[in-house]
Formats: sequence, structure tokens, C-alpha cells
Amino acid sequence: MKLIRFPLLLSKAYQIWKLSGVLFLVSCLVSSCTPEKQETDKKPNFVFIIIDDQNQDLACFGKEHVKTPNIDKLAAQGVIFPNAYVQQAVCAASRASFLTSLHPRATGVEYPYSYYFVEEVIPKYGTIGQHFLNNGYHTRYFGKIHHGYNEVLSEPNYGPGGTRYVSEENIEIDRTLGNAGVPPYEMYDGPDSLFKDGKIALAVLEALDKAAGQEEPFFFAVGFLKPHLPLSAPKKYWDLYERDEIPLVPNKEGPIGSPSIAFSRYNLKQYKWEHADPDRLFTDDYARLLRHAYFACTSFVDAQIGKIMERVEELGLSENTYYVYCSDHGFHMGELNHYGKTSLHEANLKSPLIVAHKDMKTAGLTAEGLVEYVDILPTLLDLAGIDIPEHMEGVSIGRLLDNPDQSFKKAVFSQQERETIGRRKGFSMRNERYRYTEWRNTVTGDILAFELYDLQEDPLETVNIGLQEESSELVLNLSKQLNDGWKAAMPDGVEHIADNPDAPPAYSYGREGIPRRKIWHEAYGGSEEDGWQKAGEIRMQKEDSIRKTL
Ligand SMILES: [Ca+2]
Repeated sequence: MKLIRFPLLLSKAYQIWKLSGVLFLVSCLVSSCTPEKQETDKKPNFVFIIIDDQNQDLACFGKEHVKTPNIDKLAAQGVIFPNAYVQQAVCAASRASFLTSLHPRATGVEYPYSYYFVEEVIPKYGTIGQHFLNNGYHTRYFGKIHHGYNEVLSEPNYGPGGTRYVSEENIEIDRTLGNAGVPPYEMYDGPDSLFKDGKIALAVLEALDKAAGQEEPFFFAVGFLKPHLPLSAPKKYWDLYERDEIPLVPNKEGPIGSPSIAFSRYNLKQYKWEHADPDRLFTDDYARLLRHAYFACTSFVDAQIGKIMERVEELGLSENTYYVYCSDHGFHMGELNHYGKTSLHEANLKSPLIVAHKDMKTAGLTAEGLVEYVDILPTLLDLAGIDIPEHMEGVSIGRLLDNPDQSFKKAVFSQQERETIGRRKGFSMRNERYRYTEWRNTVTGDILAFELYDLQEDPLETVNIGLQEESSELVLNLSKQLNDGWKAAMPDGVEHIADNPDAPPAYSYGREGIPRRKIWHEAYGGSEEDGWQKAGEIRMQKEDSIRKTL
């Protein structure tokens, strides 16, 4: 494959312009050079907030039992997207997808990142940070943006370091017993700054102070870590809730008729839960404890976002700053007898999305249209007045910001691997009414199982109606829509010309990928020394022979 290197030189050219003062001259030539005009012509700043494992349990998304005053304030200044869907409900795959505006089929990332993504896709297409950097933005990442991958932008990324628990007791148990000994939650009576997300917020405040005095606009991507497990938050955020008043989910049983492949409850193998039997429900008391912990983490992060909003306001930056609030995917907190991710259900794939700006005419409105997370990056570029590259598979949702009361995509698409080296995968499509999922053997192409939920009649996905006789024609139609793919589901008037190659099977990247690479070589032969491209060739040869004998 021929590599086209991303034009990083642009950023260097920009630096030279800036140093020589030419940039100022250029801006005077294109504007009328009046102070007012200069002010309005300045590119907007961005605070792009990415939460880890935050589902739509937020007051502004209708879950009023969750205390999120700052996110609610943001939502009141912007547009809420309650039907925004991630392309895969796991950190690495989702982040790789929305940070490049490519569906997982093209990124080739499952978990963690893949060598193909790092060594082919990123150099060829660039990431969100590189796009802003190359268009004159002071660009920084804080906390978790990528998964297990680092890129140096205007300054090195800020990472808070430290341990996943705060109390000395839990740190010691974690050190000696690991997951088997530590609970999946922690309440600690200490200041926010003892926790990683508190540290991330402080780093952002410091950077905002600095950015306020700079000529160039800024793009800050801020990746908060909670409510990812373990659910550790300062006591004061736990104290916002009365545990007895915390509602349980209305769909705590698994869906009737769903295949076993639909869930991987691997989270139950991590941490010391009430029990680790995936078929047994937690007691209501324990479920309430977990939900309490999750909401405490959500409120803790909400407070950190509040600090950032307050500082942006104090520095006089509000008039020219966009906020985008999202998560890398949703999270089951008891829905369908699941506490975790990696399923192809609404609680996982539906993720929060808010786009806000102080002067938005549509402030406080809700856009009900179907939106994909691959649409986020084109939207940000659109708002910044930067051309959207043709390879991007998303569409700017700018039209929904102007007029939220219109439909958007005809369907949204997601996928999920269900085996360490990705030979069984689920492919899921949600249209206005239905969610339809096919679980396939990707080597033979056989459909192993399918799920169908009527979201109009059964929004909580309690019954898989796929196997019911009266569903047979519907299944055929939905299967066709799933297989027609994302290009056939564009909003009216949009034709998509991106034509990105399918990625090779994911050969996992970095230290975190070692166990998966080991399983790969056990299955196909070869060794790590061969390199990822050779490993891919060996695998495809083996799989071709399987296809021939079947
Ligand atoms: Ca995540």
C-alpha cells in the first residue's frame, strides 16, 4: 500500500508566519483590520471534552436523579443529541474511530490500537489533533484522548500519573492481590486534586490562563477518566445522593431470546464484586451501591467541567469558545443484567453528545436525528471553518445545530468483536425504529446469531424478536439495510465519496497488545519478529485455506 504522508509541514509553515508577523499582515488583508472585525474573524476556540465510559445517565438527558448541574448548564447553552451512537462500545476502537472519522472497518482497531492504525492510518489521514494543529491552532491533549498511544502536538500531552485507587488501604490491596481483592468502587474523603480527574482539571485551568494571552486560537481535548471502573470519587460527591432513593433500571433481566454471544461480561472477572456469576442478578442493594458509585463519579467529573467553564468565563473567552461534550461509549449499569461495555445494545452504543456555544440561537434545544460519532470530527472542522477532507466517513451535524428539528441519518452502524483475534464479530444497525444485529464468523461469513429489537414497542430491548416467525420478512429487509452500510444511510441531499480500504485483521499494538499477539501466533504461526504485515499475510493464507475446505 502506498503511503501518503500527512502534511505536517503546514504547521511548521504556520509557526514561521507567526514569528515573522506575516500572519498578522495576512489577517489584516483579509479583514478590514478594524478591531471589531478582527475579533469576529478570529477562529473559535474548542474545549472538546471526552469522558470515559459515561452513558446517558445525566440530568439533561432526562435522568433527573443524577446531579450534573454543570453539564446541564452546558446543555442549556447548546444542542443535545440523544440519538448519537458510537461505532464500537469499547475505548480503543471507539476513540480510533471518532478521532479520525473512520468506521472501525477502516481503522482496523479492536482492542487495544492496531499496528495498521498507528503505522498506516494515522500517518495517512491524521488525527483530530493534527488537523487542528495544521490549521493554526494551539493544540493540546489532557488526560485520556487516545487509548495507549501518544502524539505530541503543540505541547506534550498532560497525563496525571498516579494510581487507580486513592485510599492507602485499596492501593495496598491492589498492589498485593490485584483485581481479585479490590472492590469496583471507592469513596474517599479528600480533595478533588488527590484524584486524577481533579489533576486534569487543574492542568486545563493553567493552560487556559496561558492560552488567553496568545494570538492563536486553541483546541483543547480534555479526556476525563471517570466513571470508568473502578468507581472512585471523593466522598462529597457520594454525599449528593441518598442511596435508598437511587432508582434501579426497569430492564434488569437479560433480553428474552438473545443469543449468548450478545454479551461478554468480562468486567465481572475484574474486581471483587458481590459475585462473579454472569447469569445471576446482583441483589437490589448491591445494584444501588454500584449505581450510587457511578453517579458519584459522574457528579465528580461534572464539577471538574464546571471549573473549566468558570475559568473560560472569567478569562473572557466564552464568546468565542465551543464546547463539545461526549463519552467514548455508553455503559450498562444494570440494564439487561449487564455492568459493562462491548455489547451491541442501546445502553452501550447510545452515548451523550452536546455541542454548545454561548451565542447559539438554538440553545437548549434537542436534535432527535440519528447521528454517528464519526460525525463529530467533521462537525468540529466545519465550526472552525476548516475544509473537511474527503476521506472522512462522517458528516458535519452543523445543519442540526442550525435547525435541530429535522431528521439526519437513515441508520447508524456499530460493531463488536467477540473473540480475542476477531473471528466472530457482531455488526449492528439502528434505524428510526429497529436495532438489528448479525453475529458472524468473519472467516466463513456464516451468520451465527442475530438480534432484532423493536425500539418503538420495546425501547428497553427486553425481547429479541428476530426468531419470531412474523419477523422473517423484516429480518431480510433489515439485513439488506445493514449490509448496504453507512454510505446508503446518508442524510437527504448528502452523497458520500469516501472510499477507504478495509483494514486487515487487527494485530494489536504496543505492550497492552502482547497477550493478543501471542494468541494470534498460537493460532496462525509466525512470531512477533516477523512484523505485523507478515503476520497478517500468514493469517490470511491460513484463513483462505479454511474457506476452501468448508
Ligand atoms: Ca471507555
